[in-house]
Amino acid sequence: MKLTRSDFPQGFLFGAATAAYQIEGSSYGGAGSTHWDTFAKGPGNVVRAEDGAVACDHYHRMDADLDLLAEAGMDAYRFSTSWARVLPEGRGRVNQEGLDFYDRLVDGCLARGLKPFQTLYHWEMPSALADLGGWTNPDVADWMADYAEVITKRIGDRVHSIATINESWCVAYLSHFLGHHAPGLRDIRAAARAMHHVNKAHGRTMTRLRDLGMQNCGIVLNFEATEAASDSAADAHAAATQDATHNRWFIEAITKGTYPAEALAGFGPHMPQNWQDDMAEISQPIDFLGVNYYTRNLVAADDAATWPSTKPVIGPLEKTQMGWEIYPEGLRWTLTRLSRDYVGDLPVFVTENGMAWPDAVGEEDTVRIDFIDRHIEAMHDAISEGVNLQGFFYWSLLDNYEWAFGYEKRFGLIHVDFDTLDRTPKASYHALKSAIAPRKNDT
Ligand code: IFM
Repeated sequence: MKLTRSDFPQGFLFGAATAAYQIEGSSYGGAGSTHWDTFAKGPGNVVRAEDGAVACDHYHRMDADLDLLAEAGMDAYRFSTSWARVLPEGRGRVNQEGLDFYDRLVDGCLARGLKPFQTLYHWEMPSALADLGGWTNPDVADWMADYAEVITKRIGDRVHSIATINESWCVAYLSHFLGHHAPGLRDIRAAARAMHHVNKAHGRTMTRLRDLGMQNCGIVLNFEATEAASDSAADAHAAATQDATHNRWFIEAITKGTYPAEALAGFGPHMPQNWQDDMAEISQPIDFLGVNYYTRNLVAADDAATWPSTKPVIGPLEKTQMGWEIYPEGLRWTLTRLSRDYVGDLPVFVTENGMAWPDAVGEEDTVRIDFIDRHIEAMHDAISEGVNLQGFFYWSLLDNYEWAFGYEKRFGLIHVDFDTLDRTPKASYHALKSAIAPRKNDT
């Protein structure tokens, strides 16, 4: 790789990320059912109806997986804690085995010199709460804060940072408006409510974490480089609408206490009553922003469609196994825009960036190595332009459960054989390991 650790500021963190449902094995250790367990059983929702019951069996292989992170010379590990593993019914009864697991995970990180970056919600709503409407129910804010309190009382003394939610857009829009993720709704009223309640839950959870004395608390949002497919005014309007619903809705609520007019044009009539009253709690200060970035999206107007009357256009750039264009320039653009328009000097982490490829063991992995190389350069450029970027987490440590795509899409630095569950580091693991090896004067 062209750039190495010594090209980055002292203290810049390199790590890898995972999420509970995608790797742990939800059938182990007394975890409760979640909406992904049941969504996966619905016809046509997930490739081959695969679920996370076993996943990478990280629940039993945690120590070996942490060894792989440490052997790569990583500084930090980003993981999520599963709400239903801690509280199997989402509220009430605590699963001590679940708390013990996360306790061992955090201690295992610290023993290996890995800073634990925790995310509280990475997409698995406990089924008992999904029965009550999940993200469409305003009470979700208090349910989530209560869960945060239980897990924080056990591991909050040792985690390095806490993110409330991973990718609010996916939790709300992708899951309640586009129907691609659990709970699979395609309903503008449900979507508008989820779009607001996910922010409300973030705010309420921040309040609770502060009450518990926690610092280094923030949120992880996903951004795309949204571009109009042509120079036409109609396509420019379509791109502005998509930018508002995808890139601006959440960060604007959190940093300014407002929602973009272009998004309220569609969601406004379906919002919960008196949503304005929640904006002060939603926009309380955070300590860091996590940025997940993968690709750009070209957008065109679609007058025949209902609001937002947009359609995606397939771009000309090289694509990953997901069909996503490889566009590192969009990461630099995203980071500089966020710093300029929203977060100023607030510490920012790239909490996810990576790509899927149909890897087999022993391959050269050149596309992924080049992908990482170019995105690391983009981050370096953003730092040169003044962004307070403090770390980078590759998504993902392991090949894992890629939600509606099942186990087919391989994002890992480490290949997982889903029959034997054997782990084999890919060439990109070794390339990244060389790039982030300690600077000469660090040891
Ligand atoms: O696998 C997901 C992850 O759970 C959230 N961010 C995007 C990744 C790749 O699609």
